[in-house]
Amino acid sequence: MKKLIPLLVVLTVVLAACGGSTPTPAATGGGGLPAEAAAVAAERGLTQDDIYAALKTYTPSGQLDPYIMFSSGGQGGQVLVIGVPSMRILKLIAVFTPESWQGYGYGGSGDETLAGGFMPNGDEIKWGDTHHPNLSETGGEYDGEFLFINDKANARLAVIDLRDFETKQLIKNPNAISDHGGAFVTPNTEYVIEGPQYATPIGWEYATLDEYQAKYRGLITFWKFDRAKGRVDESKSFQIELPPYWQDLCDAGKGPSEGWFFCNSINSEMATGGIESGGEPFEAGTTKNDTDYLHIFNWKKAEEVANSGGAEEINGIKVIRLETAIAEGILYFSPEPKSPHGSDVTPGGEFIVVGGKLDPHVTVYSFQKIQDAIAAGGLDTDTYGVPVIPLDKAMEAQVEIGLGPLHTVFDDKGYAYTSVFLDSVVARWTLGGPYDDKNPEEGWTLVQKLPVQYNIGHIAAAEGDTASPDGNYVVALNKWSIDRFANVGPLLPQNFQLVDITKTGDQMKVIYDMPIGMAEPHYAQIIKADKLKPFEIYPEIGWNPETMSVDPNAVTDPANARVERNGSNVEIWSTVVRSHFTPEHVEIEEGDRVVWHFTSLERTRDATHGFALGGYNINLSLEPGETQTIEFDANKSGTFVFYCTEFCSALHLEMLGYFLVEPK
Ligand code: CUK
Ligand code: CUA
Repeated sequence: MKKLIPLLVVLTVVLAACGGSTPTPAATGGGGLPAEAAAVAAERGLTQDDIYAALKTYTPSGQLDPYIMFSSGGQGGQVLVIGVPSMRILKLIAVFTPESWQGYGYGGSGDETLAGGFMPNGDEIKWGDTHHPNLSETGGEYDGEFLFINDKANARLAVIDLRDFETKQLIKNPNAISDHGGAFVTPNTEYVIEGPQYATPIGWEYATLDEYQAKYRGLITFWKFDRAKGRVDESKSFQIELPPYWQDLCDAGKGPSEGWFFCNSINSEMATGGIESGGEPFEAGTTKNDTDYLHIFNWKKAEEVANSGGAEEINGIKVIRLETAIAEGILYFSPEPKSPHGSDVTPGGEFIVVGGKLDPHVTVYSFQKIQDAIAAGGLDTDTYGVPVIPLDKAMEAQVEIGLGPLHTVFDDKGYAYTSVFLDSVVARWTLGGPYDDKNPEEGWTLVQKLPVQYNIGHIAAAEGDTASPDGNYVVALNKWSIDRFANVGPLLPQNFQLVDITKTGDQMKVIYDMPIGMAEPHYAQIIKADKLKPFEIYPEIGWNPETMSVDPNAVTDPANARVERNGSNVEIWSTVVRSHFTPEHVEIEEGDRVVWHFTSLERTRDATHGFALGGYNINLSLEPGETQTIEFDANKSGTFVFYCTEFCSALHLEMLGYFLVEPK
C-alpha cells in the first residue's frame, strides 16, 4: 500500500495540471478516478515515469494528433504516416511498390506513375528502398504541400501530393543506379536533391573495377520542381559530376548559407573491395583514412552554369563536368572524421553538423569560416583537383558525445539531438553561440545521453528540419527492438521511440515504443498537423487524381453509364455509388481491348468503393468523387465477377456485377 502513495500523488498532481477546464465528475468523482487509476497502475506495475508517459501519449477516441510524421518505409518502398504523440499509423502511402488496397499498380492511374520509374529500356522495377522523405518548404518552413522520397536501390525520386496523399510521379535517374543523399529540398523547394551513393560510371556504362579512379564517378542531381504542376521538370534539372567517393547524407543551407548544399561522404580511399581475389574487404578498405570529405556545393552558381551552356547533355539531362564545377567554384571539400555519416544544417543556417560512425565526436563546421577560407584562396586540392579547406579552417567545434554518432536534429531551445548508434543513445547537446561570439567554444556541451532500445539510426524532431523547429518531441528510429515486443519470429519489428524533450537539462524521457512491423524505415519528418490541408473528398465528381482536375471521361449521372463497341475496342463508362455499379452486366468477346472508366458519385466522407476484377489482376480504390480508367485485353473467356472491395454499406456484399467474356 505504501508503494501506491507516490503514484496517487503523481496522478493527482498531473490530473490537476491537465488544463484549465473544470474536471468532470467522472474525472475526479471525489477522488474516484485517481484511486482507480492508482489501482490499475499498481496492478500493472507502472512507475511514475510510466504514468507520466501514458498521460503524455494516450489519445482519447476522436482527439487528433498535433503532429504528423512522414516516415520512410525502407525496403518496403512506401511512406508511413504516423500521428504524434499517439504513434498511431494513419496511412501507408504506396510509392515505389504496388499496393492493391490503394488500387496502386493494379490497373488504375498508379500503373502509369509506377511506369515513370521503370528502367529506360522499359524493364519494370516494382519495389524501392526508401530512405529520406522531405517535405516541401517555403522560406525554410514546411508548407505541407508536397513530400518527396528517394529510392536508394534504383536511384529514383518520388513526388507525393499532400492534397490527397498520393504518389504523382516517379522519376528514374538517367545516369545513376543508386542514390542515398535524397530527397532533400532547398528552402523554397526550387530543387529536390538526389545525392548519389555507390560510384559507377555515368549512365552505369560498363567499366572494370581496375578503371575505378578513371571512370567511376559520383553524381548529384538537382531536380527542378515545378510547384504549379506538382511535378519534377527534368528538362530544367541538372547534375554535377563528382569524384568516386561515396557521397552520403546531405542538407541544404538556409539563412546565411542559403544557396549552398552540404553532403558528407565515405570512401575517400576509393576502395573497390574484392576480398575473394586478394583485395581488401569493403568495410576495411573504406575506413583506412582518418578523414573523408564534406562536399560543399554552391548550387546557385551551379544553376547559373547549367543554364548558361556550361553543362553537357548526357542521357537527356544536363551534367556539369567535374572540371567545370572546380573552375566555376561550385565544389569544395573539407575533411571530416572518421567514417562520417549525416550532414545537418542548424536552424539558423550558420553551422553544419557531421557525425562520425567511428569517431566519438560530432564535428561542427562554420559556414562563415568556410566562406572566409574560400575567399582567402590558396587551397590544396584532392586527387581530382577539388579545393580542400583544412579542417581547422572550417571547424567551429567538436562535441564528444559517444560511440557512433549519426544524425542530428534541433529544437527551439538551442539543443541539438544526435543519434548515437553504437551507444544506443540520443545525445542532447547545446549549440554554441554564433560565429562572431567572443568565445566560440563556449556552449558546445553534452547535456544528456538517453538510452534507447536499440541501435538508433535516424532521429526526427517536430518541425526539425525547418528554420524554426518545435521543442516537444523527437522520435528515435531504432534499428533493433530485440526484447521490446512479443516474439514474432526471427524477423523483428523496428522500434520507434517517442522522446519527450519539453524539459531542459537532462530531463529527456522515452514515453512510447511503437513497433514498425514492416520494412526498416530510415528517416522521417514531423510536421504540425494544422499545416496540412488535404481534401476530405475529391473537390468535384469526376476528379482525376493524376491531373488534379475533372476527367473528360467522368460520368456524373448513372443514366449516362454505358458500353460502346467499336470493332474489337470496347469502352465502358461506369458509375459507382452505394451500393451498385452501373452497368451491372458487361458482356464482351474474347480478344476485345477494354477501356473502362469508373466515376464515384459519392460526396460523403469515407464512402470509398473498390473495384476488383478476379482473374484479371485488377483492383481499384475509388474515393468519393474519383474517376479512374483501366485498360486491358480480355484475353480469357469465361464468366467473371467484379465486386466492391471496401465494406461500404449494409448492402456492400450485393455490390457486384458480372463480366462475361464470350469465347471466340
Ligand atoms: S541513412 Cu539509414 S540510418 Cu539512409 Cu539516412 Cu543514416
Ligand atoms: Cu461499395 Cu462495398
